[in-house]
Amino acid sequence: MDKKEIISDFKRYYGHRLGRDENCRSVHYVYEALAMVLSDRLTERWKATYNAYKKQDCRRACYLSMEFLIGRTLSNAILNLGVNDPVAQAMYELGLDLEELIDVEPDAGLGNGGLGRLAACFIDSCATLKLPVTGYGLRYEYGMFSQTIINGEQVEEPDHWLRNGNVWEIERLEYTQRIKFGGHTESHIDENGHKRVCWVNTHDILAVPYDTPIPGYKNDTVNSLRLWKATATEEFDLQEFNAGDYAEAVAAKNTAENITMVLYPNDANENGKALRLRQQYLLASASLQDVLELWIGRHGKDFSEFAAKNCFQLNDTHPSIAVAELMRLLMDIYGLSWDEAWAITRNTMAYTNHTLLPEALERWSVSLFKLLLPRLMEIIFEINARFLAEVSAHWPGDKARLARMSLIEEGDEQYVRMAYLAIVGSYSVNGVAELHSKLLQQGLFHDFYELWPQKFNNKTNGVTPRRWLAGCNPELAKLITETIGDGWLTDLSLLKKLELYVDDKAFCKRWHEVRLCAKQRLIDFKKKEMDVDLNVNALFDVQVKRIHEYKRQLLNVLHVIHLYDRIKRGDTENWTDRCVLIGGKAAPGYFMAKKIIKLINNVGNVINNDPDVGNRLKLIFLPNYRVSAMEIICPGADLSEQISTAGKEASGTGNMKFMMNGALTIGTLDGANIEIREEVGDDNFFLFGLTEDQVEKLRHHYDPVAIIDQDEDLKRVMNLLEWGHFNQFEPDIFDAIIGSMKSPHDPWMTIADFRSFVDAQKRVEAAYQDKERWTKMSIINCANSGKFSTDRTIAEYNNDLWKLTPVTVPK
Ligand code: KVW
Repeated sequence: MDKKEIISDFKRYYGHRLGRDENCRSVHYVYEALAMVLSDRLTERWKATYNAYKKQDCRRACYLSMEFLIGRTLSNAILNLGVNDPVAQAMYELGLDLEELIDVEPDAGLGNGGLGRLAACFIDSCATLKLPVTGYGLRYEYGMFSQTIINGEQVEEPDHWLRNGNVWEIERLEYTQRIKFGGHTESHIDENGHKRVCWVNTHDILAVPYDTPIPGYKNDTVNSLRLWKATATEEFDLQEFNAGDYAEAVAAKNTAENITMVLYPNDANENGKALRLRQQYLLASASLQDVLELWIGRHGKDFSEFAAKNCFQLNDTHPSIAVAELMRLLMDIYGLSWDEAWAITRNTMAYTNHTLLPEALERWSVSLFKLLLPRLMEIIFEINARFLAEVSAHWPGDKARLARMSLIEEGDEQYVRMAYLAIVGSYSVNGVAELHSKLLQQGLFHDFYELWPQKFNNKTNGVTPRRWLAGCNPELAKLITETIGDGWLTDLSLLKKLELYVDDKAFCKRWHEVRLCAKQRLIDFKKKEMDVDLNVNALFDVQVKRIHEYKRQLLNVLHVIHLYDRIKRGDTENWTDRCVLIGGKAAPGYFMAKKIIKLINNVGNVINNDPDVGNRLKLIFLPNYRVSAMEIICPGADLSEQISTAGKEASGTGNMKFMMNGALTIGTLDGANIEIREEVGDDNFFLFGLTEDQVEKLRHHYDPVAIIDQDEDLKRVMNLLEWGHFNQFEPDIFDAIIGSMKSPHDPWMTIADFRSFVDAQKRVEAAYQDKERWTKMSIINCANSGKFSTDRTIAEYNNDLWKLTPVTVPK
């Protein structure tokens, strides 16, 4: 694929396919034409990959996820196809600005945060490792809402990301699946004397797949991401139409298409809406039917080898209804017995848990379940009955344990516990960082761990170094490659070699310059977007992630107010200029999270406009945090804030992106922070705060008011807040926030960690003032980030759970 070919293809697409010429003012079509050029290259390899898998009839894995937070595709396609130079030259020759084209692509924001982005990083690594893995998800018409800030408050706008079409996907009507909802079940005895169940009188909808190519890094493998869109069945329209109800028919079409209309914007918060259950079932049913259809095309109705050739990784409990759906399909459609179907299910499903927070654990009301999915409810009851018999046999007479472990939570209303369904129906249960997996075994899932210890394991998260280092930080990538070669792109542990250069003056100087240049890019981005000017020499202190009380953006704000208070009282000897950047979206229904955004903006307003403060301190809220914003933010950060209450952040993945780009971390002993610190060493990590068990012990006698009383600095900070210094004309708006921090029942214990956090921030300042030391620490952080590549994570999933053989795609 050389420059000449790119230019001629580009011209053909732009002029003929898109019918544009030099009179067209919209850069969008230029982007589209270039995207088509790359898409062609992907398609060739895509077919070759498919054929290679088919020929080998290899074992495959499916990654089932309600979210794939892909972000942009063009720059990633250029990188993974290894065609950056010819594409850049071609665009140069045509007088086009490649950066500008890359920038017009909207993010595919089909996820909330870490969990969705993890799925996107995983499929990148699967393709790079040449593993036959298909991603299955939903093609939401509207992705994660876009956030604007008006008068300091979050305003949500719908994200119609498909408005201008999507060049990367292809519609596959031929693989459409039918999905049932509602109706009831009937049973009869078949000719062989077996009980058979029919699910009848259902309201069906269709699931149409849209496939997106997922290229590996320079290896000719292109895997598939298959996303389902809901549409109405034709005969359903017709029935209504014949009944003379034309309007009803059109309305019914809407009900069907609504299912994949919008991504639920709740990160780690369960909501119980019927539409969400419909989405989950659509994903599970369409994906399983798709896999079974492929199987039957090859093997007929002989399922004896099915479990040897297939497995399904469930991304949290969201797709866990797949356990019951696979049972239904195998028994009701293909006539297997319960035991045969159960053996297959239990040998193919694997479940990843992402959180311990009780408010995030999915439960569906039994009455809703019965109404929407009556056959699945029956199957779940049967799974539960058989499971509880097993528990009884293991612990005879232990009634309390039966109640604890039942898939059905009893009470005024009954609920299905989806996590338990996932555990019982699968061969593996994993957490996403060492601490998290340990807490699952000792706490949340302890009963299950006692019953089946061998099912439990850990798979520490990662991020793909292609997007999160090579793609987003090309200058740093270039310096690294010039120093240690380019092997790191597919073996990130090689970054360790950078440690040999920490005393090399010339190298350190270049490292520092490259980092300054990335900071400048972040400054330019902010200037364009928000018209604020930041000082490149200030310490860039960054916290970007969903807004949640457990992530403790409030602790960050308390520290900023403390710094402001020090400036105001003249305590500025040896000052380190600091620019605090906070960004993230609040779930639209999460009252406290929205208040936190307002507080950050109000405090920023006071500080940024106070002439006494000047350049010493800035607090900026970064609006509309998303994947493409992180690609500019993480290379430009000096300090990465990972300050959740210990035990609450299952892993975190932003922490890894920052580290990989040479930022230092200030953090608690939580999630993957613990492993980051192990890798970089205590001296290269700013640790603070209570440990997980200290948090749990303190709960019984936590007294934040007493802590405030004994800490002069904290008392002054709280006084500023309580006296309305940041809400002079908006009385009382922060009362709920202040009240929550001062409550002895505050689950997040923000006040408890204040002093330790302030002390750690002082150590940060001392380190930052010594430029050489800071640069050294920055290099060491990057050099030790090898563990946090999803290539390592996926290799572990594969070696321990999936057991797939890599397939090399012939040229
Ligand atoms: C519902 C989540 C979307 C909808 C989690 S835990 C639960 C959810 C629930 C998302 N997301 C996050 O998963 C990340 C990937 O494993 C972790 O890094 C992060 O700690 C966790 O909060």
